Amino acid sequence: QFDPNYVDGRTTMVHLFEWKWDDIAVECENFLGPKGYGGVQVSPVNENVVVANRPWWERYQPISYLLTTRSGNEQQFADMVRRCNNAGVRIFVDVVFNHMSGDNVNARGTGGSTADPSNKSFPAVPYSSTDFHDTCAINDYNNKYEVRNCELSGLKDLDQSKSWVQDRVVDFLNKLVSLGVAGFRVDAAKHMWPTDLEVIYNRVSNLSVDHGFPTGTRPFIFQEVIDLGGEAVSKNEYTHMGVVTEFAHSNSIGRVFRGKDKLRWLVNWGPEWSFLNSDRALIFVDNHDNQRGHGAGGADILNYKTSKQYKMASAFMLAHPFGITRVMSSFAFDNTDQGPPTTDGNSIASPIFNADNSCSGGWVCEHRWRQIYNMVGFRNIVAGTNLQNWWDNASNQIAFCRGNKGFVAINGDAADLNTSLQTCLPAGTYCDIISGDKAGSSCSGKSVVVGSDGRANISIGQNEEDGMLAIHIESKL
Ligand code: ARE
Ligand code: CA
Repeated sequence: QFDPNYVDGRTTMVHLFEWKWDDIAVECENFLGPKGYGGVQVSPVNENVVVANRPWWERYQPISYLLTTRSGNEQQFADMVRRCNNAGVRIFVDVVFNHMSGDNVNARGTGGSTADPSNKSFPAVPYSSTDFHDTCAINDYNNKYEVRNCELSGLKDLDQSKSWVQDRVVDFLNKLVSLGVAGFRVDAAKHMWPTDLEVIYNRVSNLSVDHGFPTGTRPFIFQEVIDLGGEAVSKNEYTHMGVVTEFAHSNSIGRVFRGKDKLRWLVNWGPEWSFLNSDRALIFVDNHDNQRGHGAGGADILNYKTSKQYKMASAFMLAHPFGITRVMSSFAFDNTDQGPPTTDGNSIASPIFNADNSCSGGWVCEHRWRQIYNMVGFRNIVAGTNLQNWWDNASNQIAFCRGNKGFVAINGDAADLNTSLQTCLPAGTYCDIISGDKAGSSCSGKSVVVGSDGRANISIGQNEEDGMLAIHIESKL
C-alpha cells in the first residue's frame, strides 16, 4: 500500500487531469512509456452528475459506480489500463467515496443514471438516506467529528462505518483492480475516519496477476489529506495505511521559488520542513485544486502560468531525493470553474501535439515540456543515490550532486551564475538536459566540460530562458 508498483527504473507519475481514456492510452505508448514516466493519475472514473456549463469539478460529485464519464466508458477504460501497463506505465484512479453529489434537482449522471441527491437517493448504486450521515455543514476544521461526519461543500456525506457502504466501495475498488489498475488516490480522506478506511483498504484485493503484477502485490494508496498544521485532523493519522499527499511541500516549494524564501534554505529539504517522511509523502508543485485557488496554499502555489519559476521548482523537486513525485498536466484556464476544452461544449477535446512535443488545443501538457520530462528521466537515472556536495552562494544559487550519477544547479538570483563547481561526474563533455537534448554525440543545448577532478564551469545567466542546468551520466557526449 506504500509502493507505487512502478516498473523497474521508473519513479514519477503524471496527473493527466480530465484527459480521455483513449488519449491516455496513446500517450502511454507514444510518450510516457518512452520518456520514463512510471504512472498516470487519472480523473475520477465513476459516473458523476452533469452540471450546467460542465465545470471540471462535476467529476467530484458521484452519482453511481458505473464506469462512464466524459473521459470514456468501461471498455475504453479497460483498454487504456491494458495498453498503459504494456507500455510500462501504471494507472492510478482518483476514487471519490467520502460523498455523493450535492443538492441537485432531477440529477442526471454521465452514464444516464438518475438520482435525487437532495433526498440522498442514488438508485443506481443503490444508496438511500440511511447510508449517509445526518445533514450538517463543515464550518470548523478544529472539530474532527464535524470534518468527518458533516458535508464538505454540501456534498452528501456517506457513512463509511455502514457495512452496506463498505461493500459498495470495496466492490468498486475491486472492479478497478480486476481491470489492472495499480492503486488509488483517495479523495477527501481527511473527511473519513481512519478506522473505516482501514477496514475498506484491507478488503481490497491484491493487484491482478492477469495484468502482470506479482502475486500478493498490494494496491498503492495515496490519500488526499490537506494538513498545513493548526487543524484537528493530522496527516499522521493516515500514514500507517498508505501514503499521504504532502501539501506542505507544494506550499513551501511555491514560497521558495516565488522568492519569499531563499533557495539556500533548501539545504535541509525534507522532514525538517515539517514534511512527512520521504516514503510516506506524495509530493507535487501544484495539484488540480491549488493551481486554481481551490484546496489549500493560496497565492503561494506555482502553476504553468508562472512558467520559469514553475520549471525551476519542478526541476528541484525531481532532482532532490525526497518524496514520491507527481507531475501536474493541466488544461489552460481563465477562471476557476472552467472545464476542459471541448468540441461542442460537452465532449472533451483531444490534445493536439506540436513538433516540439508541446500541446495545443487548450491543453498545457507540462509533462511534455523538455525541462520537466528530462528531469523525470534524471530522477530515474539517479534513483538510489544520495544528495551530496551541496553548494550555495548564501543566497539563491544552489547546486548538488546525486551520487556520481547526476548534477544540478539552479540560479534564482537576479545575477548571473558563473563559477567552477564539483559535479561528482567522470571527466567528459555533457549535454545540459534543460536547455537541450543529447542526440548521438551532439547536444542541442549547452555543453558542460567536466575535468578529471570532477569540476566544471557552470554558467546560468539571470536572463536565460531557464534558471537551471542538469547533467547526468547518460547525457555524456
Ligand atoms: C462544488 C462547488 C461548491 C458546491 C459543491 C456542491 O464549487 O460551491 O457547494 O460543488 O454542489 C471539487 C471542487 C469543489 C466542488 C467539488 C464538488 O474543489 O469546489 O464543489 O469538487 O463538485 C477541502 C477538502 C479537500 C478538497 C478541497 C477542495 O479537505 O478534500 O476542500 N479536495 C478534494 C478534491 C477536490 C474536490 C473534492 C475534494 C470534493 O481534490 O477537487 O472538490 O470531492 C483548508 C482545509 C482543507 C480544505 C480547504 C478548502 O485548507 O485545511 O481541508 O480542503 O481549506 O476548503
Ligand atoms: Ca465524511
